[in-house]
Amino acid sequence: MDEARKNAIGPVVKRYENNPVLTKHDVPYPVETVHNAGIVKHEGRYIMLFRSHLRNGRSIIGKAESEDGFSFTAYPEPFITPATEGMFADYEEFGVEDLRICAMDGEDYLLSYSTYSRHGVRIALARTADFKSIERVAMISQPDMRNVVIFPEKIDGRYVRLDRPHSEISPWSICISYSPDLIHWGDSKVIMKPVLYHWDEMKIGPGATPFRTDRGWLHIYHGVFETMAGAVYRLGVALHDLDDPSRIIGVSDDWILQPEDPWEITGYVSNVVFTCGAVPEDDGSVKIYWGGADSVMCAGTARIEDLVEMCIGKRARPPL
Ligand code: BMA
Repeated sequence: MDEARKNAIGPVVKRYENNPVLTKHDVPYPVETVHNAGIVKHEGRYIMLFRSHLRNGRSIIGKAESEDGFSFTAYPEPFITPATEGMFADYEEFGVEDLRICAMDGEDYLLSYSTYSRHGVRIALARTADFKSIERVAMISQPDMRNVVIFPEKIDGRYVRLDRPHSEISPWSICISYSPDLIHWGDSKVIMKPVLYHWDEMKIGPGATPFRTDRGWLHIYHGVFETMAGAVYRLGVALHDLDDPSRIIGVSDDWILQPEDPWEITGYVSNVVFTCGAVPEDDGSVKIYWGGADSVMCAGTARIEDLVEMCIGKRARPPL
């Protein structure tokens, strides 16, 4: 996007004027936070699956619903609490976090979320047809892995996901993996890394479920910069090739959102905007949802074309 256009449109993500859209005070059971929600439009209504800290410091997932994507009502009971029996109980012992929803073409909704336990953090996959009940399918990563987003269409007959393993040598980079059956994942490769002395230099991770545009898959990710006052979490955008999403067409140099509102700057973890979901609309806009300071849920809108423009013609990430 050129400078003139950038100045003309102002902030690329316009915050909803009545943020935050959901707080702990809207939840009818005792929780300390409401944040990092996956979101999707189901039968014309927005379904939000949000994370909450309990007073023991562990997390569960709640459900809220909205007609317009901004006014949400939380359900009286939590939606996912740690499994109490079987293999999932072992891995969900310390809580469930940061769920993403994938509206898989022609199938159930897929829910990928982080599970914490004495074995580390892993990713569980569950499915639901109606957001009334879920069926846990499989643990789909080893430790240590957070932040898995699944593309909403199969590509060349395989499911595709972005994931985020961590290693000392290649800290917190984004990988792509494939699966024939949603259970066995592999053929993984690193496709995007943090950039030195850039707003996302410390770590990057998959954010919202990618969505299709004319020019490519748009992926809103998070990036972290370490300051003397602690880490700052911001959001950026990357555009992936439609036929081969391992090929990144471009990554915006600028972030699209940073902590600015008081409830993004101060909270359970200060200076955080963190997304797990966005809903593209038929009018060319996208509603973006983010947790503010790991405490509240916020919403904003952007024009999809503007986000795509920010990626086109931008530098490829440094050689892997
Ligand atoms: C990450 C995750 C997110 C959280 C962020 C900021 O490592 O734990 O759930 O929003 O840190 O605290």
